[in-house]
Amino acid sequence: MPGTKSHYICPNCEAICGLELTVEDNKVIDIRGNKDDLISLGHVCPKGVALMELNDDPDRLRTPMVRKNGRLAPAGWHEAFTIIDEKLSAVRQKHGKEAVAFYVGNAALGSTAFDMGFPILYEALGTPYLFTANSVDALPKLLTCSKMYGDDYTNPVPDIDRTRYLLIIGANPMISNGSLWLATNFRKRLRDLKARNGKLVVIDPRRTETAKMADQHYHIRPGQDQYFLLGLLHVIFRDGLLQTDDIASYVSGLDEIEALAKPVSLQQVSDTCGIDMPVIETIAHELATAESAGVYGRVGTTTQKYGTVVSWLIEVINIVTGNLDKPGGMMFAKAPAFAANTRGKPGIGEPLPETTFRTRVRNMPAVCGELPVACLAEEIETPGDGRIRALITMCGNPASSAPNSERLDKALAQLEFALSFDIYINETSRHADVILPGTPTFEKCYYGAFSAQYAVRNVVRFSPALFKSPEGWVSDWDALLQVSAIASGAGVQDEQGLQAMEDEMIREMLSEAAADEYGVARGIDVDSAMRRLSDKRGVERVIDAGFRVGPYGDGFGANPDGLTLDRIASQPDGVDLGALQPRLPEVLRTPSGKIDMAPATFLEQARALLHTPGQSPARGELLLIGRRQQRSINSWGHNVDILAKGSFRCTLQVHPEDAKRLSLEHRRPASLSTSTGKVETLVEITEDMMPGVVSMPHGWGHNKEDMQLNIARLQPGANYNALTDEMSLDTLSGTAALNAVPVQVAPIQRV
Ligand SMILES: Nc1nc2c(c(=O)[nH]1)N[C@H]1C(S)=C(S)[C@@H](COP(=O)(O)OP(=O)(O)OC[C@H]3O[C@@H](n4cnc5c(=O)[nH]c(N)nc54)[C@H](O)[C@@H]3O)O[C@H]1N2
Ligand SMILES: Nc1nc2c(c(=O)[nH]1)N[C@H]1C(S)=C(S)[C@@H](COP(=O)(O)OP(=O)(O)OC[C@H]3O[C@@H](n4cnc5c(=O)[nH]c(N)nc54)[C@H](O)[C@@H]3O)O[C@H]1N2
Ligand code: SF4
Ligand SMILES: [Mo]
Repeated sequence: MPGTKSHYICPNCEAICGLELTVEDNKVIDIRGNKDDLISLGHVCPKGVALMELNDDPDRLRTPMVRKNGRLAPAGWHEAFTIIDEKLSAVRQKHGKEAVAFYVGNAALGSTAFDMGFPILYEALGTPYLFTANSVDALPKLLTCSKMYGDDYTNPVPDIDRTRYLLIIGANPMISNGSLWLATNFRKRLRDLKARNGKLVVIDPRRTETAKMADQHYHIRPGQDQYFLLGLLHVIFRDGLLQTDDIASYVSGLDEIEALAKPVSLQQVSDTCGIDMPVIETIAHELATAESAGVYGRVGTTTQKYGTVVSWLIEVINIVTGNLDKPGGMMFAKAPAFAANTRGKPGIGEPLPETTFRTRVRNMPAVCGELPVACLAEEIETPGDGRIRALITMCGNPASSAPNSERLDKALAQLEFALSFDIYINETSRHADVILPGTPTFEKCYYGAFSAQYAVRNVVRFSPALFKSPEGWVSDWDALLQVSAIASGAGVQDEQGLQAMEDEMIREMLSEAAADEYGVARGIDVDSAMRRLSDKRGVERVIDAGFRVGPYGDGFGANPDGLTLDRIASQPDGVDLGALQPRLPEVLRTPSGKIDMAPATFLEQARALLHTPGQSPARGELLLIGRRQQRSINSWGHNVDILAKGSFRCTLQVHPEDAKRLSLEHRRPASLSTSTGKVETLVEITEDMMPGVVSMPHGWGHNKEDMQLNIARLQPGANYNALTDEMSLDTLSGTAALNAVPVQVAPIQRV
C-alpha cells in the first residue's frame, strides 16, 4: 500500500493496542495491528480498525455546542468558555460550591489530558460530589486493594505469559480484551498457555467466548460467587493446602481467615452457588498445587451485591494458595510513571484518609474518594441545602450507564447548568448547556497511564500526536485547564494564564519528586528540571516529567540511561523494561507494612453471608446479567456504520428450557420487567445460558429526543439500565449491583 507507515496506540479501551497506520496526504488510510508491538503483539479489534470512521463520523462534534433558545447550537470556543464562566459562577454564588457535581466516565482513560488532568478540575471545583464510572464498575476491587495493599491501584494481575493455571470468574477477556489486566491479544496468550500445558477454568453464568476456549467451564448462579469462593477457602484449610510460608512475614489476619473458612458447610455453599462439591474441591487443589496459578475476577464479580467481599476473597485465595507475587502467579506491575506504589518509602504507607462526607439522601460515604453514581439522581432531585444544581460530565454517559437510567435522565433535566466534555450529543450530553468536543484521536498524544499499572510485562510506549489540529482548536488539555481556571474563580485565561497553570502543576510534581528521598529525582533543582522539559506546552510535558522522576526515569541526570519522553517516543514498539518481578514487601503502602488479609468490615459481611441463605429469585423470575460485545464500547461505538452493521445484537439470551416454559420464541420480541422499569427486545435462544439466567448487553437503546446519533438511533435495542435498581448496591463500596437483577420475561404477541 502506498503512503508512509506510522504508529499509534489505540486509546479506545484499556487494552491499548499498538497500531500500524498508513498515512497519505495527512490522512490515515489503513490501520492494522503492529505485529512488533511489545504489548499487543499484533492484535487489533474492529474498534481499533474503525478509529478513522469514529473520527470522521458526521455526527461527531467539531465545535463546542451551546444552548441557545432551548437548542444546542455550534459556537466558538471563547463563547463557550465565557458561558461556562457565567453559568457556573452563578450556580456557585447562589448555592455554594457543593452544588456542582463532577462525573468522570470511562472514556477519560482514552484522553491522556483528561486522565492526568481531571483531579485539577476536581480540586478547582472544591465540591465533595465526585462521581466516576468506578461505582458502576471496579470500586470493589479498588477498595479491596486500598485496604489490603495500601493503594487503590496496587492490584496484582495474572502473570498470563508464565502461568500454568488460570481461574477466570465473571470476566470475558476474549471480548473485553482484559480490564485491570493488560492482557491484550488474549487469544494468542491463551494459545501459548495451552502450549505449555497450562489450564484455563472459567466460572460464569453464561458460556462465554472465553469459556468456549477454556479447559473447563462451570455455570454459577449470578450473585453467588462469594459462596463458591468461601467453599474454595474451606477446602484449602480443610485439606491442609495452605501455602503461605514464603510470605508469612508480610501478611496479617490469617487466623481470622481460617476462623471464617473452617466452619463453612461445603454442601451449603455448593447448593447456593450451583457448582458441585467435587468441582470446588478439585479447583481448590489445583490452585494450591499447580506450579503457578492465579484467580482473576472482573465485571461479573464487581457489579454485584457483594462485589467487595467477592473481590477480597479472590485476593485471599491467591495469597493462601501461595500464588501472590510469584512468577506465573499474581504479580504486581511496576508502572513507569504516576503509580503510588513507586513513590515514597517502599513497603510502608500512610493510613487511608478518613472520609467524613456522606450523601444527604442515603447517607452514603465516599469510597476511594468517590461517591456512588447510583445516588446522583436523588441528590439532584431532593430539595434542601447541598442539593446538586449543576453537573460536569467528562467522557461519560451516566444517563445510559448508571442504574435506573430513566430516573437519572429526568433528574438531569432539572439541573440549572450542565457541561459535558464529549464527542457526541447523546443521552447525557443532550441535557448540557455547553458541550466541549474532544480532540480527535490522531490529533492528540497518548500514553496509557492507567493500563501500565496492570501490565503483564513492564513495557512503555508513547504516541505523539500524528496530525496538527486545525487553527484555533482548543486541545483537551487546554479545555481542561480553562474550565479548571473558571472553576477556581480565576475566569477565562489567555495563553500565558494557561502556561502558568501548567507550570504550576509540573512544578508541584517535581517538588514532590525532589522531596522523595527514595526516588531517582531526590534533591533535584526544580527550576533547572523545569528548563530541561520540552518547551512545547501541553500534557506531553507532564508525562515527560512523570517518566523522568519515575522508577525507571533519568532523574534529570541522576540516572543518565533512564527514561525520558523523547527516548520512549523514539521506540514506538515499546521500551522493554522486563518481565514482572516479585515486589513484596516493597510494593506495599499499608501503615503496618503488611498485607491486611482480614479487613474488619469485609470479614463481618462474609460472616453474615454464611448465616443468610443465598438470594434466590421469586417464582417465575429469571436473573438478568450483562454481556459485552466486540463492536461496542459501553454506550458508544454504535453510531459508526462499520461497527453498527450486521445482525441485531441487543438480544436477550435465554436457555431453551426457560424459553419453552415462558413460550419465548427465537428472534421474536419479549418484554423484560423489573421493579424499576420495562423494556422490549428480541429473544435469542441459546444453550450457552445457565437455566434461570438471561443475558443482555448494556449501552443500547438510543431512542431519546434531541440526540445527534443518526445511525445509533436507528438501531433497535433497549437500555439495560432502564431495568436496574439504583437502590441495589454493594454496601461496602457503593457500587451498583448491575448483575443478578430479578426480571420477569414474557413474549409479546404483536397483532
Ligand atoms: N448494565 C450495565 N451497566 C454498566 C456496565 C455493565 O456491564 N452493565 N458497565 C459499567 C462499566 S464497566 C463502565 S466503565 C461504565 C461506563 O460508564 P460511562 O463512562 O458513563 O459510559 P460510556 O458509555 O463509557 O461513556 C463514554 C462517553 O465518552 C464519550 N467519548 C468517547 N470518546 C471520547 C473522547 O475521545 N473524548 C471525549 N470528550 N468524550 C469521548 C462517549 O461519547 C460517551 O458519552 O458503564 C457501566 N454500566
Ligand atoms: N468490546 C468491548 N470491550 C470492552 C468494553 C466494551 O464495552 N466492549 N468495555 C470495557 C470496560 S469499561 C470494562 S470494565 C471491561 C470489562 O471486562 P470484562 O469484565 O471481561 O467484561 P464482561 O463482558 O462485562 O464480563 C463480565 C462477565 O461476567 C459474567 N457475569 C455476570 N454476572 C455474574 C455473576 O454474578 N458471577 C459471575 N461469576 N459472572 C457473572 C458475564 O456473563 C460476563 O461474561 O471491558 C472493557 N472492554
Ligand atoms: S482491543 Fe481496545 S485498544 Fe485494542 S484495538 Fe480494540 S478498542 Fe483498541
Ligand atoms: Mo468499565
